[in-house]
Amino acid sequence: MTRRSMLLLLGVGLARPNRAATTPEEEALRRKEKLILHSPRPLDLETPPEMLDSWITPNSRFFVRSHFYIPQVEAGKWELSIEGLVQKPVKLNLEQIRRMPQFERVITMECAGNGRSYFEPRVAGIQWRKGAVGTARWKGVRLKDVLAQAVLKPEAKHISFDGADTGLVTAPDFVRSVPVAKCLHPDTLLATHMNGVPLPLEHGFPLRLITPGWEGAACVKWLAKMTAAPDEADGFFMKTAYRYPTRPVKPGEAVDAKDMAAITSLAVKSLITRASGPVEGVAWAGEADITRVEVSLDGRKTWQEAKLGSDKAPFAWRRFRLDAKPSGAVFARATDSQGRTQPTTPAWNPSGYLHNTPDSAPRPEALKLATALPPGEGLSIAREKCLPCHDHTIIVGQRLDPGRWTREVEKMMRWGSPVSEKEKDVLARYLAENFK
Ligand code: HEC
Ligand SMILES: Nc1nc2c(c(=O)[nH]1)N[C@H]1C(S)=C(S)[C@@H](COP(=O)(O)O)O[C@H]1N2
Ligand SMILES: [Mo]
Repeated sequence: MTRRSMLLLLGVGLARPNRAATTPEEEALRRKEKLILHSPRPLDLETPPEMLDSWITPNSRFFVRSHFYIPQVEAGKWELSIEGLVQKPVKLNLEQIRRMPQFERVITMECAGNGRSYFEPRVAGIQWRKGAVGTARWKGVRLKDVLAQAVLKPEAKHISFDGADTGLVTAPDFVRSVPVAKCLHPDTLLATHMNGVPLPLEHGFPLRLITPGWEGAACVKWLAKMTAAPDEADGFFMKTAYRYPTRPVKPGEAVDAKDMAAITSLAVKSLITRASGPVEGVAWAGEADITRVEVSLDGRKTWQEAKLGSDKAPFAWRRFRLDAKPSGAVFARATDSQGRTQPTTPAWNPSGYLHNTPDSAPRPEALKLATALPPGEGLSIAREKCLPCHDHTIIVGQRLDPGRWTREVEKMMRWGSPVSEKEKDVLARYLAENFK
């Protein structure tokens, strides 16, 4: 197994582009303004909240979340296939999709991991601050119109969506499923355009799923295959990742798989984008509507109602504003049409999803990213067995206790890092000493 991993890993190393070639990630970075870089490849970029100062987030500012490398899709050869529990399996090309009725919707998308870096104890994963969220004008076809061509069988209860990206070495493929009821919602789209232009490669060219109001992971990019099935999809990205406890959990507590369920709709949240006066921000609530945003200028003793912006759409955030000249900390909290309001303490959970609490400015200090792996006994192992798939950036952003570092190294071993048992201990100790 280790030998096989080593050979496969060598393959990844060789497939790495030489200096002359540009990767899709490098091209994507050129299209972006200066965002927070969590990882250059796989590409993970976050928008600093002060750049989220418009109702529509320009593509150059929109956050990027990718588990694996960006696949290069040739538009002319690309096909979407619809199979599984359907009466007529279909394949559609881009031209056929362009000829179908087109719809445009303004929809906010947020990564379930947004805010992860504020959880205590810290958990592994991209250490997002507050800006893994954005709002775009998505254009494309209704998913239900596409499904109507294939005719779902009555036993079909979930559709699984697979993009053209693949897991690296032995890492699992990114496949997500969505219940049929959500797939048939008239605002659930297969989008070809984002803010008036064809989807940029990093955002899923040529076609992506948009599940309005749901966490970003349900918006599968580079869509290539849909499979109708009786159950939720199997696989790491449905059965292990993106699950949330169904019962209250104490910070740091382990949670049984049977007490976890797939995340669907987003929570009610607010984000301050300007605190110097006037106070401005955005607030969203997944499938619900924002009804109120309040701002506190006295450390949450009293709250004043902010004015909501006139731009609105069913699954899009609302801007808010309070004409005031704050002299100290500013807080914002949102309430939605389901009567939900932001909780005062964030609900810790094992993978650090759906972080939520009234937003504050200035924010608690976010993690500083180290610039390199420091010297130490584990450095040569890390160089040889960790850096072929991604650089140090994704590693040095983590702050984990020794147990969590060991589990992280074990995860990477399952994903194809050929670390031996002895090296595992050395490496986990090295990482835990430097990144705690
Ligand atoms: C076979 C390729 C591969 C190797 C080798 C590898 N990683 Fe990773 N690692 C990945 C991928 C892909 C991701 C991004 C996963 C995601 O975004 O969900 C990742 C993510 C991470 C993260 C971010 C947290 C997480 O779990 O997503 C850390 C930390 C990490 N790797 C550490 C390491 C360490 C330490 C090693 C060496 C023991 C290593 N990796 C070796 C593929 C690899
Ligand atoms: N095929 C594929 N689709 C994907 C992902 C991915 O890694 N591969 N990441 C998901 C996650 S976790 C999020 S939050 C959104 C991010 O979309 P964006 O990069 O356009 O902002 O895409 C989702 N779709
Ligand atoms: Mo996400």
